[in-house]
Parts: sequence; structure tokens; C-alpha cells
Amino acid sequence: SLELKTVLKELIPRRRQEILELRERCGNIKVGNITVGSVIGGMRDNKSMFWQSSSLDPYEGIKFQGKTIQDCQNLLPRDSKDFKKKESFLPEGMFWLLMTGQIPTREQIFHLSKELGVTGRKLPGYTDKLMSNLPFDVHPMTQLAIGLASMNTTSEFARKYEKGQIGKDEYWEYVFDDVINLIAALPQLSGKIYSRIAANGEPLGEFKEDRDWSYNICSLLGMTSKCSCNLQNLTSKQSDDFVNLMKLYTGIHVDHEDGNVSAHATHLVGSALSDPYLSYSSGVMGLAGPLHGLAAQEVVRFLIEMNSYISSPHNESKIEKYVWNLLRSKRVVPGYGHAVLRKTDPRFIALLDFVKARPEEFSQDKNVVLMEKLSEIAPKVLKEHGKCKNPYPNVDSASGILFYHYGIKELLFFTVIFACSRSMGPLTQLVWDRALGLPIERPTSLNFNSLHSL
Ligand code: FCX
Repeated sequence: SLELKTVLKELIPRRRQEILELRERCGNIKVGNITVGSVIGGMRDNKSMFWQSSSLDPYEGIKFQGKTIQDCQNLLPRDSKDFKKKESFLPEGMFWLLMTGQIPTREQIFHLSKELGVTGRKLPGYTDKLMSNLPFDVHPMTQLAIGLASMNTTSEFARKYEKGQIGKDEYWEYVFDDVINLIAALPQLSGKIYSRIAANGEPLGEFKEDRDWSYNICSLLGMTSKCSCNLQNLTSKQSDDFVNLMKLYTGIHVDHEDGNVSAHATHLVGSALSDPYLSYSSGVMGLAGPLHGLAAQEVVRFLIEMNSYISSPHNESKIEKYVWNLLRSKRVVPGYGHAVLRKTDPRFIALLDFVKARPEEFSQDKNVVLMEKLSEIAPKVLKEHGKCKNPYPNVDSASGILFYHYGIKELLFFTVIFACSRSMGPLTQLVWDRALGLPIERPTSLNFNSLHSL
């Protein structure tokens, strides 16, 4: 079928049967040991969450339904059939893969793109009005969380549940409809937030129903060549490259299994049967932390500051000295390290490949040059420093500085774009949580006395 929902209807009974059998056959099998170190150490290495759409291997990095980023580049449909164009796959294809575990056809993806285009044409009036009345200087992520939470006035799941009109087996269908509406609204929501922080609320571009989801994010930021208001004076080649960067960025930030703060917050809040708007709004609040999504913005500040101190981004000894000074002042090197990964983040590599494919665009940008140089030097310094378990760059090391290069200088806004992409993984899981009838999350806590008595 061309309809994602119809494909899910076929899949769900099989998965329901599987989870019943698992519970019966393996319910008492132990997955691992929970140590005191894990209880007081942010639950590290504690394998206790169910997440189907992606998995994270410390050495191989992220896999989406078992597929690496490179597999996805080879398998998922692109906008154009011309492979020479080196276009990234459409994020809609990634969403389909996360939901179903299947590689969609081009027809299925264009159908989904169209559905998101028609649904996302306009924000609900209530949300639009509420956002227009917020002070301009409200943090962009707070604006996004408010906008998303306010959309719960349109939640079909919440409405049907309140009226007692749906049984447990049907929850997923209404959650699915809400999820589609939420993801479809993200280009408009992010465009509105950007127009408010960059242009006093003046619209920067148009929403085009017949274009794909990530194109519409770019269009509403005023970043496509067709935009009447080209704030950044981009050439048409730069606009095309930016659209491609957005496809890549929103295609690879979708999911990072459940342990990360934004995904886990969405999952946890959703387990109380809060609707998708409230659940993802909570996830967005978590993404706004500097140790999580906001790190991309910290990286940009860091690179700009370092460039003003070192005379050239090629000056290796000064870069090294700068990183050491930062560590001595007990600050973290933003964009480096990870709670799970123990190698360079493959998402960082994908973004660096984007840069390497365009030397004429990036070789004169000293921030981008420094980003690349730092990725060779910082791991050596961090290894010698000996504290962090992973001295290699993560995705945030490269993402923000590329947006900055194309003219998005409002650093706090980067995480809003991250949130557009991250919606796809946690909200996929939310649909499956309801389809499989997973219960409310309710672990148990320990205090000093109980820990000492172990
Ligand atoms: N620079 C300096 N010190 C670092 C460091 C870094 N980049 N990364 C970790 N450390 C330190 C920790 O602060 C900790 O010190 P402490 O013992 O005094 O508390 C010690 O090394 C051990 O930490 P470690 O186990 O390696 O890392 P954690 O799992 O605790 O933390 C994050 C992981 C990502 C939070 C950490 O590496 C960090 O702060 N990095 C910089 C911020 C960043 O880039 N965040 C984005 C992460 C990611 F991509 C995302 O989720 O979005």
C-alpha cells in the first residue's frame, strides 16, 4: 500500500503476537546486572528500555532498523533519480523505515511527503495566535515546546480518550494521526520561530504543499533560491546545497535509541498516555540542555572564540594549548565525548563528508577549517587528559557550524532544527508503545540506607 498507516495495520498484529510470546517465554530471563554505579551514575549500561527503531553500538554507532547511515544513503529514496547529484535521501524515507523496518518505494515516499505537505499547510489557529503573542526574546526551544504543547488542543487521541470512545487496541491509530499532524506542523513551527527571532515576525518564505518536508523547513527559513526574502544573499548553488544539507541533517538526527534524554523523556511522558504533543514537548525540553542538543551551539561559540585567539586555524600548537587551557579551567570540550559511543560518531563523518565534497565552498571558512582541524587534535589532548571515556567528535561538533556558514547566526535556533528531526524516532516509538499496549513506566528508587545495606 502507499499508505503508511495501512502498512502498519498489517504489521501490528504480528508484533503484538511476538511481544506476548516474549513475555511468556522469556519474562523471567535476566538482561543484565544493575550496579550501584549505574544507580548513582545516570543509569549507564543499564539495559532496561524497549526501543525498536534504532540501536546504538559503541563502536559502530547508530543503526536505523539495523541499517547504517551509509546503507540508508544507498537504499532510501531521494528526491531526484540522478545519483550523480549526490543528494541525501529524503527524511520521509527514514521515517518510513523507522516505523516499519521496511525500505519504502519512491511512490510510498512521495505519497507520505504529500500527506505531510497537505496536513502541514497551516498551523492550528490557536497555536499560531499563542506563538504570535509570545515575547520575541523567549528562548527558541521554549517557543517550540509551548507551540507543540498547545497543539494538544487538536489531539484526536486525547479527545477520543476523554470521551471514553476508544479501547486499548485502537489507541495507536489516533496516536499515529496525531504524530503525522505533529511532524507535518514542524516546518511551520520552526519557520515561525525563526521569523520571530530573525525578522520581527515577518514571514521569510512560503510553505509549498507540493514540496517535501525538509525543503519546506528551508523555505520557511528563507533559505531556498525561490524565497523572495533571501536574508543571507545565498547564490542559487548555495541554496541548493543548503537544502541538501537540511535533508542530510534531518535524515540522520532522527533517532539515537531510547537512552538519550529527548527520546527517553518522550517515551516516559507518553507512557502515562499523555498525547504525542505533550510527550514530544517534554522531549524538546530535554533536547534544549547543553549536554544534549544545545551542544551544537556551544561548539559554534567555542570555534569562533578559539579563532579569535589563534592566528590561523592551521596553527596546531595554539589549538592544542587552547584546548588544554579549557580543560584546566574544568570546562568540557563541546562536541566531544559521548555516553555510549566509543568512536567517532558516524553522523559527524557524514557531515564532514558533506564539507569535503564542497572544497570551493568551505576552504575559506576559518570556522569550518578549524572544526576539521580540531577533530584531529582534540582527541589526542582528551586522551592525554585521561578523563573522558570517548575523546572523539560527536555530531554536534560539525552540525551548528555548517548552519552558521550558510548564514543562520541565531545560535539558540540550531536546536529547533534538531528537534524537527528528532521528532521522527521517539514519535515512531510512541505509536508502537501504544500498538503493543506497553504499560506506564514506573521503576523503583533506592536511598542512601538501602544502597548501604546492599
Ligand atoms: N571535555 C572534557 N571533559 C569531558 C568531556 C569533554 N568533551 N566529555 C566527558 N568529560 C568528562 C566528564 O565531564 C566526566 O568528568 P567528571 O568525572 O569530572 O564528572 C568524565 O569526563 C567522564 O565522563 P564520560 O563518562 O566520558 O562522559 P559522560 O557519559 O558522563 O558524558 C557527555 C557524556 C556527552 C555529556 C560528555 O562527553 C560531554 O559533556 N561532552 C561535551 C558536550 C557535548 O558534546 N554533548 C553532546 C552529546 C551528544 F552528541 C548528544 O547527546 O547530543
